[in-house]
Order: sequence, then C-alpha cells, then structure tokens
Amino acid sequence: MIPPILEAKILKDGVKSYDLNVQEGKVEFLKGFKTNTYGINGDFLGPTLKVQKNDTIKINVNNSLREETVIHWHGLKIPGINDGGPNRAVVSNSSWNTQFTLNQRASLCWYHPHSHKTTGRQVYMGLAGLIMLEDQESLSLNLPVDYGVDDIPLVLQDRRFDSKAQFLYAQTMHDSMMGVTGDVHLINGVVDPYLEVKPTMIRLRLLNAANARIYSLVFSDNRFFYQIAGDSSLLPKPVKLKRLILSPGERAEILVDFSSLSGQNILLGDSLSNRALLNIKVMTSKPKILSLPQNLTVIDEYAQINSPKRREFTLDMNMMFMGINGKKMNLNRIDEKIVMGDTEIWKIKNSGMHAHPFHIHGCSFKILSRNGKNPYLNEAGLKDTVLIYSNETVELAVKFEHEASIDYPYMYHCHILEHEDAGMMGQFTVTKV
Ligand SMILES: [Cu+2]
Repeated sequence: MIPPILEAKILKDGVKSYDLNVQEGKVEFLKGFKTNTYGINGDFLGPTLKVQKNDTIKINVNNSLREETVIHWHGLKIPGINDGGPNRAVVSNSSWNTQFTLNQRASLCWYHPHSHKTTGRQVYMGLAGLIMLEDQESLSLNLPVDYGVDDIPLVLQDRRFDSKAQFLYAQTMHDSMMGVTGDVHLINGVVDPYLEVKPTMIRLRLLNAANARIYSLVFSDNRFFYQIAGDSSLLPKPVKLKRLILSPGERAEILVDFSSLSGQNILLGDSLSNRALLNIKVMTSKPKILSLPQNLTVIDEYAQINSPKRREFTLDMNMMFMGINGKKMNLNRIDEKIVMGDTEIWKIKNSGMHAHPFHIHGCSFKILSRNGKNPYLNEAGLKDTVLIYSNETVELAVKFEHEASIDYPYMYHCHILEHEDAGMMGQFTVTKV
C-alpha cells in the first residue's frame, strides 16, 4: 500500500535522472472486476521521487497513452519552461525531457497532469505521484524518515464506479458545479487500506489528490496529533490539532504518537463524510516514546515587504458563470505580468457559495490574513495552495523568483479540477523588466 520509491539513475555530472512512463492499466478495486486506469510506471498512481535541496534532476516523461498529456510539478519552484501546463502537450507515443535544480525548502510536493481541459479526467484515471524533498534542516530535526515504516505517505482520493466497475467521470451540470466526488475512498490507490506501525511516533505525509473532496481528518479516539509541515515548508513549531482540514492540492505532515496503543487498532477518518479512511494496526511490541521538537524552522522569507504591488482576484462561480475576475481561462491571453524578483500582495476574494482551493504555480506564498484576521496556526509556514471559504478574502505575500515566459507562463487556478477545467484559471508571466 506504500507507493514504491523510484531510484534515480545518476548521470556522469551527478544529475539524478528519472524515467516516468504514463501508461494505461487495469486495477481490481471492486472484487471480481477490473477497472480501466492510468498510472505512471504502473497501473494506478506513480512512484515517489525522493530528492534533496540542491539536487539537479532530469525527468523523462514518456506518454504511452492514446491521448496527449503533460505533467505539472506541483510545489516545485522552477522556471515555467521546466514545468508542464496547458500550453504544452506531450502527444501520444512521444516524450518530454526537462532538467532543473531544486532550490527550495524541504516539502512534500507532487506531480499530476495539467493538460488543457482534461486535467480532471486524467487525474481521476490515476495520474499522480509524490515528490519528497528534504533539506539539511529537515534531516537534522530527528523526525521519522524511514519510508513506509515510520514515515508514511498517504495519498487521499475518492472515486465512484459505474455498473461495470469503471470510473464514472461523466460530467453532469452538478459535477462541474460541485466537482466530481465519489463514495469509494482510496489511500495510495487502495480500497479499504490498512497500515501496520510500531507503537511509537509516526509521521504521516498527507496529500489531498482528490479532484474535489475536502477532508476533515480525525482519529477514531479523537486523539491529538501535531502538524509539522504544510505545502511548501515545515511549520515554525508543531501545531496541536484534533482535526485537520485538507483541500484538493494541499499537503500536510503530521506526527501521531501511537505508543499507548500496542496491539490495538485505530482509524483515521474523515469527519465531513463520516467515513473511515485508514485502519491502522499498531503492532504488539515495547512502546518507544519519542519527544517532539519544540521548534522546527524560522520562516523569514516575508519578514520585510517594501511597498509591494497589489493585485486582486475574484473567484466567480454562480449558475451562469465560472472564472476568475470575470474571465475564463484563455490559452491566448496573459492575465498578469509580473517582474521577476518582486514580492507582491495578492488579495483573493471568494464571493460565491462554494469553497475554492487557490493554487499558484512556480512559487510559494505566506498567508497574511483571512478576512482581515490572522491565518490559522497551521498555516504559518509557506504554502502554494490555500482554501478560500465562501465570503472570504485571503491576502497572500508571494515572491516570484523564477522566469515564466509568454511561451511557458505560470497558472493560478482553483484546484477543484472540474472548476479548473471549466476555466477557473488564469495565466501570468514572470520576466526581467
Ligand atoms: Cu473552485
């Protein structure tokens, strides 16, 4: 149930090279039935890339599908030309190579398709995988790092099936308004998953890779846990929680102390759908008590912001229209032009009824306020996706460190994939003056 780690080929110049083959597959999610799927180097989902800050990595994406695709490196702070977006297509039976150096904080990032108007369907078919990025600081904190043993990646998704056990991604009006959700929960592509852990402190690295479902994560005994990282960095200090909201595209890392549960079971569940997601079996062995670091990191990126340029974005959704600032995504229109190296303040307004997770490519941001108040404690780190509730205005400080030219612009968009595909997305360039 743990996604395999993809070993890199080390090239002569020390570059880590990864081969990702996007392919068709079949999976028995429902007993006795095979569901047609997509996967990367496998039938469903893709392998985990474990990388470190300052690594130079080369990724070879081969498309074995019978349709075009493209892969976006969600969370990686890299130039637009190295990223995959709707302005690029890897056609069937062709490949795309890209190489870049990782210069950012330790974080859980991920990869998924970002093809023009087909992102939702292709992710639903199974295209997504994790990128685990560590740095000196994250490795010096004595956090659990034994992959699949005490450091567990959990990719959260949901699916619905038709009468022939095939994914039902048909789009009704309701689907495009609400996003496609399903009644079958998957973790790491597995139905009714279970996990065996030792009675000690376990690190869970959570990704919401669902198309549209927002999770509210709780344990069955309502126990406390500690969030230690968000999308793009560690948090300054561990934040004690009983419930964690995670919207599509967002990541969170938590530490949970299972030392008192030797020989017992506990469930990780979603309090919004009132369903169990993961059955955790704690092994019978001598409990090992680990202490929690008091401090994790210092977020100093946005300590001083001098007369920043301000921009406003309104997320529009009603029965008649879905877009941003009154416009639908148009591949031939650049919506915003930004000067490389600038820090700006972006004010995002959601005047509609539906909550939208807002994601910006190629950068990370700090949430300054929610409706003029301080953001939540577990948002004190850097992020690249923020859930904006109905009638909420969120202010973000964003620094644009890499170039995104008119040929390979960045996107900002709602990460409910049906909203994105319906046009709740804009394009921006980042260029030297
Ligand atoms: Cu949305």
